[in-house]
Amino acid sequence: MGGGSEPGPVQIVTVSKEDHAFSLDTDALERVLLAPEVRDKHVVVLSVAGAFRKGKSFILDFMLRYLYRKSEDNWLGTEDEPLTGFSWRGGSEPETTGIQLWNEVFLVEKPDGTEVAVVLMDTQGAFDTQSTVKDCATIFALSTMTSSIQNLFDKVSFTLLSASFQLFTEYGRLAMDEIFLKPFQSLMFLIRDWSFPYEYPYGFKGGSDFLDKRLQVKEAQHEELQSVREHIHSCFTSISCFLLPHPGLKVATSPAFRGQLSDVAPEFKEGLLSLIPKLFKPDKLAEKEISGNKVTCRGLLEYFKAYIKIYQGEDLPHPKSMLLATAEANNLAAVAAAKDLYYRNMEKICGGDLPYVAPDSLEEKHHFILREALDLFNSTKKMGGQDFCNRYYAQLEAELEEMWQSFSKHNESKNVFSAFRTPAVLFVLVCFLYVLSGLFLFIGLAIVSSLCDLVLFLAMIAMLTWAFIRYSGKYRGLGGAIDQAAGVLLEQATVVLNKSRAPAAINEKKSR
Ligand SMILES: Nc1nc2c(ncn2[C@@H]2O[C@H](COP(=O)(O)OP(=O)(O)OP(=O)(O)O)[C@@H](O)[C@H]2O)c(=O)[nH]1
Ligand SMILES: [Mg+2]
Repeated sequence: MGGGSEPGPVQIVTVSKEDHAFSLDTDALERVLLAPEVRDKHVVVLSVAGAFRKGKSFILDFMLRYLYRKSEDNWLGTEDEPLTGFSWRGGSEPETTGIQLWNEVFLVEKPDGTEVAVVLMDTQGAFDTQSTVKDCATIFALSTMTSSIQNLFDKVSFTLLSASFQLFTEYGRLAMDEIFLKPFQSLMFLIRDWSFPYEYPYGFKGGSDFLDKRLQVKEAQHEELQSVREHIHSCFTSISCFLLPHPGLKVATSPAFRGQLSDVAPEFKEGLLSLIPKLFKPDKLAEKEISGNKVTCRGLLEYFKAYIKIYQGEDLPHPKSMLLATAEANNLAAVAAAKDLYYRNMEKICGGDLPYVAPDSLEEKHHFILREALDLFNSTKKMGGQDFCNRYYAQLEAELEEMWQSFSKHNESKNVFSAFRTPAVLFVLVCFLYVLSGLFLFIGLAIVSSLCDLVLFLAMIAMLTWAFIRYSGKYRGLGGAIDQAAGVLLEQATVVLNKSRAPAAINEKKSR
């Protein structure tokens, strides 16, 4: 499990009361999704959406209980335990605003042994008095586009959601031109306070019969209703329905109710015991897929960023802009994954405290890992066509080059010799000048000798200054200049030395 320090809900999308603008808290989202143990895992996002004041946060808190205590027999809790988690309460005023995530991501092992990351999402209730239709549609669309299991907690109010579904289908149709898949995974209608168990019994079976009946397209229906029903089928890979009994009058009406099970109707508890474990059955957990790719937590971050952008405008977005945002996000996700692969592998070779690596060998490894990272990008399925992807390929190349430069510089700085190059050069210079000055004095050239002394004095000052700068970390520009001067001096000296040695070597060869 990852995420922040204290388990709790985090607000990731906020809706401003004044201008109804949406904003994403990227930092908060990163803290949840980029936690090291989850960021590369495929993600399952379970969201609950629907009308306000219906008990969405309430049921999510039972789901949380299950995820925390599923190994215990009595995961539903004790009789007098208050229900905590996402904030819920009675009353007629809306409680949840925008979109919230639970900051702990749950790792669940699938039957094939892979671990998936389960994220829970709570959303603002629709149709309250303060929100506009656009607010509701946006929250619904954002949660549907970023989740893999969307729970609609409501009576089946198809008509009200028709605008969103129409948008989704159009988007789905455009996306399907590129990839033949339905755009979203699982949609579940959670029907609360079901009062006709004698017609359709509680649970999934009754729910599925009821849904079949409701989703039937009949001749006599209004055209719009017909098309919504068809849309739902073309958008989601799986559609199911659960009929939940009434939780009892204390739950529905008592202001003193804190979630204690003693006040919850037994049928409702049975309903929860049958619903929740099935919802989280490892083989049933639908991982989030976009354009045929399973999305990781890291990828999901990119999708959030892209999707919030298209919902910041005045109107509901156009299907084309949704498609473009998706294409952009899946390219960015591929870039992020490739960069991470490069960074992690290079870090293993020359990162942090690891010792200095010979530059040649480091460069060889860099080329190998670079190839791997670029291949990863190329092999990821992406939308938007080749030209579009090429742009991101170029961006990736540039960013990897930058990372390489910084790795290589960091490696260089670990070389003990390069760290002491400047004082060594200055020290040799001082010794050389000292001998030279003595020599000149000896042969009577006192002026040249004093000149040598002067330069010697300057070199010593430079050495002391350098040491002070290194120690204090101040005046780093001056330190850089001294380093540079020493570098030039060393270079010149090497050139001169090489030149004087080269003729000797040639002479040697000739004499053989
Ligand atoms: N009738 C009925 N009431 C419920 C049910 N589940 C929870 N409640 C009650 O509904 C009230 C609202 O619960 P919340 O979980 O805050 O509802 P919500 O849908 O999250 O509300 P918003 O966040 O405002 O959209 C609480 O008093 C719960 O006790 C249910 O299945 N049926
Ligand atoms: Mg709520």
